[in-house]
Amino acid sequence: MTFSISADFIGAQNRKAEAALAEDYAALGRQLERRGVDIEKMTARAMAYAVAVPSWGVGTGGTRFARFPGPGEPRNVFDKIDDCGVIHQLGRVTPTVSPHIPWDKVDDYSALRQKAASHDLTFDAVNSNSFQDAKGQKLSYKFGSLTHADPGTRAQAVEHNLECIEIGRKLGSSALTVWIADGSNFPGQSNLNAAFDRYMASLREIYDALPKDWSVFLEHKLYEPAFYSTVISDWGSSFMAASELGPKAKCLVDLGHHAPNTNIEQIVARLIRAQKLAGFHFNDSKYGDDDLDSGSVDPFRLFLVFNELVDAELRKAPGFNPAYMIDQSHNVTDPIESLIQSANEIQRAYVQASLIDRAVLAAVQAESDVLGGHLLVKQAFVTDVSPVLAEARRRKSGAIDPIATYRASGYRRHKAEERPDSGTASAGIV
Ligand code: LRH
Ligand code: MN
Ligand code: MN
Repeated sequence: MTFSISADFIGAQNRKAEAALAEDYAALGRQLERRGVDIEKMTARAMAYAVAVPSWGVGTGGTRFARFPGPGEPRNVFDKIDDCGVIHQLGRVTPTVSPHIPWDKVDDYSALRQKAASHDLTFDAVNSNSFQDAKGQKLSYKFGSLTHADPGTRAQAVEHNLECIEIGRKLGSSALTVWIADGSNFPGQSNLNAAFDRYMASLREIYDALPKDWSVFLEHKLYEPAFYSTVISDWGSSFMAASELGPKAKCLVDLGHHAPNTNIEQIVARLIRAQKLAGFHFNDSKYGDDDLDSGSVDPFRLFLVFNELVDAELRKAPGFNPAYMIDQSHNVTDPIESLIQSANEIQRAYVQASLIDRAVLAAVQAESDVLGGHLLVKQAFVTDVSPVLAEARRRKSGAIDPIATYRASGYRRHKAEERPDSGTASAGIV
């Protein structure tokens, strides 16, 4: 028997925090009522919101310099699912897991699906990986994958993506996320147009193999590991590719994949308008693709992205159905704590953006009341909706204070004993 956190334990922890939460919830409810906002509606929205955790996020990440694994790391994808189960059990906002192949390759996918179901989890978009050479792989991706100059290497990368679709079908997923590291490090290394043409030909084969109800999410990234050019560098290239491919292809926005100071919320608005917003890889960044915890550095930016998303949701923008996923690297924290906290911050941004009265905002914008519009948005951002998030968790049998409950449970200590060989295992990116 392996250790798990019991419902009774969560209940006992919650009892200690219930009275304070009731007080804070009532006080916030009165404040919101004065502003014409029904707190119950906000709590219902918080309860309905969900974001996927990345299977690779529960292992300690690292940089190209070093990786410092913590105790009780997941040794395989089954362990990873146990950790994802705890994140959802306490936080109640992450009912899905986004897998990465071949990191999560197993012999028996129905066993994996059952394991997930035992934690009330299902699978979100499957991520393919042609940015590393898999063990025993015939041809190397050193100089590219789906856009490699060699047709054999391209075919191998296409084949890998088809295999990911097959695995995804077995896991009950309905989307494939494709991010390629292809690009160049030197001017003159690659023909920029020919590389894009090769991308289109490879993607066409993948697109044509998609099951009827599937989508393919194209993920752009400005730089890294290619440092002069990347083939799908920005939302323009991604949008061009998705448009040419057809309605099943959409553009995935990883918040860390843009130049510093890029107005990401405006990109989101444009993709919504074009019905091409696939969804997100949420994270935060200071300098580049830092993969820091969502909302830890610039929560206002996250909020402004959700301002666009909630606007689209409430006006029922055609084709609007984004997949919300986290993509982070937890290098110096307990990954379970980071993911609980990050999902909470994402849900917070969603609720904060939901506070804005869209009709009032439209009216002040129509009057060119510049500061009036800004104050409405800012008022929502500075509202502390923590009691709403805690109450949403409590009502879904989660933990009022999920990180404190996790620490008190001793889960990590138990896993350190149960997974003695975990320090050496690679849990994804190293
Ligand atoms: C690339 C990326 C992409 C990968 C993940 C591990 O930087 O964001 O989504 O699949 O990291
Ligand atoms: Mn990503
Ligand atoms: Mn990234």
